[in-house]
Amino acid sequence: MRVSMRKIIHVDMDCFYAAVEMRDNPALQNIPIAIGGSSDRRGVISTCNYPARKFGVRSAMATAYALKLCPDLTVVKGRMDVYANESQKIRKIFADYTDLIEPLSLDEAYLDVTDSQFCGGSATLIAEEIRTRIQQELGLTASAGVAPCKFVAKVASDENKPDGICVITPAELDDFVRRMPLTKIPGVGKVTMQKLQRLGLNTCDDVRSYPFERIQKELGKFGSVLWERAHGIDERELSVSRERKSIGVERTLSDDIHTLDEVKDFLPHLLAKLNERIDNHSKRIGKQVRVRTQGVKLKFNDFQLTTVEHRHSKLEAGYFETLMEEAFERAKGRGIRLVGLHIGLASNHTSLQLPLPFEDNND
Ligand code: TTP
Ligand code: MG
Repeated sequence: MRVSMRKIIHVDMDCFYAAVEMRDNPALQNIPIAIGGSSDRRGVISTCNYPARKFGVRSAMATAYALKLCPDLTVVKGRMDVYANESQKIRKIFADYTDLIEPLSLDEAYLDVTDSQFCGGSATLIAEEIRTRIQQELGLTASAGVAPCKFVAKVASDENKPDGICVITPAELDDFVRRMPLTKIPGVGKVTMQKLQRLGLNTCDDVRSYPFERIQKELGKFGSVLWERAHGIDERELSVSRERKSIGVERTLSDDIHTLDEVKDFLPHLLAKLNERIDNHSKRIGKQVRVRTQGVKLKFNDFQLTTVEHRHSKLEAGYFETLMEEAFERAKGRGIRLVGLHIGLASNHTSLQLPLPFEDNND
């Protein structure tokens, strides 16, 4: 039961390398382009933009062939260092929402936001906020899938590409999976699909009504996996490096506030919540956390976000107030719609201070 209650987001950038090139060179924006090696050196296409896809150009295609399909195709040499750098920035945005991140490649990652309290705990709102921030901060678009398990989130992120989101709630899961073509299931490649088609199997629904033993006999171990997926089951946890880097809490306000005093009024409550989360984390890792930085966050009513974070290893309520004063100066008359506190964690094993003043546990 716990497993089906998970909230997984899969984020996948749209035509990633090509999007970076179009952003950095407006002359490439409305013409078909591909990233790849040149045709005279038997190069292949890494990816291409959506105008090029209309001509049938695809990843892993020989550049020479792509040019036959689309003679006007502009082939751009890739800049891996730039893509890797953008990827880092994207992961930093993810890390503002959860520590449970499993990157699959430079442009793709799973996020487990089951226990995230951002955006009121709504995975859909978190996914939308991440997409908005990627667009605003990096000038790139991403698509997202939200679902109770990994493979459905991954399939969903492809549903409304580019620049789209698809949410599959637990109630919608069964129906979505039932109609899913088997080609969409990660792990089902060309050869497996041919085999499945020979057995008359095209959709998850077909697999459901096929004898389990026969699927297993035909496909071996993958047969069991396919059987589970066809029933909407995917219990894989995210594969993440477990070390947590920060702990944060925030509160979205129902009405904008406008004064520093009003902002400060939220601190005791937020701090109590932060303490609670720190305690929980300490229990989970079996030792007290060590604080490296203290930080605050404000979101203004034009959705601009500001953070102030300084190295400060003694966790103090008064220090959050000082940081808040610094952040508040940037409001410049704008209303405030979100207030947050966070700490950065040191990555060693000694224990430290806590608890704090401002005890208030009536959350
Ligand atoms: P993808 O996410 O598969 O493709 P994409 O982001 O270009 O397009 P989409 O909008 O469909 O998600 O891969 C991400 C990046 O990985 C892509 O920009 C280039 C690189 N890549 C290769 O170098 N070779 C390949 O065969 C594929 C599939 C991707
Ligand atoms: Mg992509």
